[in-house]
Amino acid sequence: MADLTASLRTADPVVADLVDRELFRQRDGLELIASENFASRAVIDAMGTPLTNKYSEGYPRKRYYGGNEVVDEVEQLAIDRARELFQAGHANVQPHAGAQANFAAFMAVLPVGSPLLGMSLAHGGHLSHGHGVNHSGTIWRAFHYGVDPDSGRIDMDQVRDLARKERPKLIVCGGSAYSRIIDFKAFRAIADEVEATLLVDMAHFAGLVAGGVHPSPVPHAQIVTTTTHKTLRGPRGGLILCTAELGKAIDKSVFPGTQGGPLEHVIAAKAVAFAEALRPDFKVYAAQVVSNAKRLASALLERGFRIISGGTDTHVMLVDVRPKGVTGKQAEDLLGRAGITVNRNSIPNDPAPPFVTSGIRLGSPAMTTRGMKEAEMAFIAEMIDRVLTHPDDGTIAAVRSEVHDLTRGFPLYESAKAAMRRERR
Ligand code: DSN
Repeated sequence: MADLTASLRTADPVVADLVDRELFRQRDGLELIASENFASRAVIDAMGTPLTNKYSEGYPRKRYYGGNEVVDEVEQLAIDRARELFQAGHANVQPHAGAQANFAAFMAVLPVGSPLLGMSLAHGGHLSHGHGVNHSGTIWRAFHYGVDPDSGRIDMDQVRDLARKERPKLIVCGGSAYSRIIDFKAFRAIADEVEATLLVDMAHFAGLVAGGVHPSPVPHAQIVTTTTHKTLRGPRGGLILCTAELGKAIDKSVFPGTQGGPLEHVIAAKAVAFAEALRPDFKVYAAQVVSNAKRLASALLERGFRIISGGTDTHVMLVDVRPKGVTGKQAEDLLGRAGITVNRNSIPNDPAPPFVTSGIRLGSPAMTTRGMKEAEMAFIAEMIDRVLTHPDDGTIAAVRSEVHDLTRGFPLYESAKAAMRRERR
């Protein structure tokens, strides 16, 4: 970063150079990966602090090492802010990531070997919701629901039928490539009918909930898990919210159940991010994320792409690229050469294998953080269309140069003045 500590440059110029190159890559490209964002400088600063030096197994005022009086205050602050932000009965801020949050939460309420119902990864769910290659799919007996082939929306009849037949002890909703608002109330009614616990994984849309532009799952689910780095725009990490009654079981499951020493430097950064999300300007950001995603989706539809479910209610969309005669992998590679970063993604009932796929997943959180609005979204759709319709070297080079010009107008981790000075050099 502009003032990347002099000590790193002196002590390890190789790592310093790699950090510079990654910063340049982030600055000079269009980041459309729906699960990525740009944390504030304050969040990044909080992570690079001596809090990393401290062992603090346990919880505030109940630690297994001495010297935790300051760290206790850091972690309690993060807990209090998370609870305030999401109006939750209990918060555990220690999970290292979303998959760890899910695993600890499952272990807290789901006896080994018992049935679990989640959304199929192939229809937009998540690996950690009982997929066969994840331990969640071998420790528990997982069943999966998907989306209706016509509407592209979760098939609630299938959820209800599977729940009645398999009697899961835990029902999970939320995923990584589903663009519509989930009916949490309907999920809770099904969970209650079969005496299951409801867990909502809001990793993707947590920032939209925090910003008040998406319904909150907290009043409906006994447990809500999330990452803190996607739409929520904090440090890379996880968080579990739950009812006050489940708090003890969740805490025990995180530590000592599944994790060791918490990353208190990251927890400090989570506290910073929660405070940022509590500010009124975060509401403006969250609303713009959704408006931008809607504009990007409509501009792609106008250009002949197919969007699963016909659009988006959130920050993410799943785009079928077959109308342009390319696979998801080809689209990812071609767009990458033009400086547009996306990920290939299976679409529901995809005939192509997961490494190839027929789709790409796009999201608006990162570009919205850089200050882009609807007009830029329409331009991005046009550039995507040009690259995929005419995937020749000339078109890719022309779009690469347009991406460079566009990103220059939206400085990242530097002031507009500093960006101009850098450009002139
Ligand atoms: N890797 C995350 C995503 O991209 O959605 C989910 O784990």
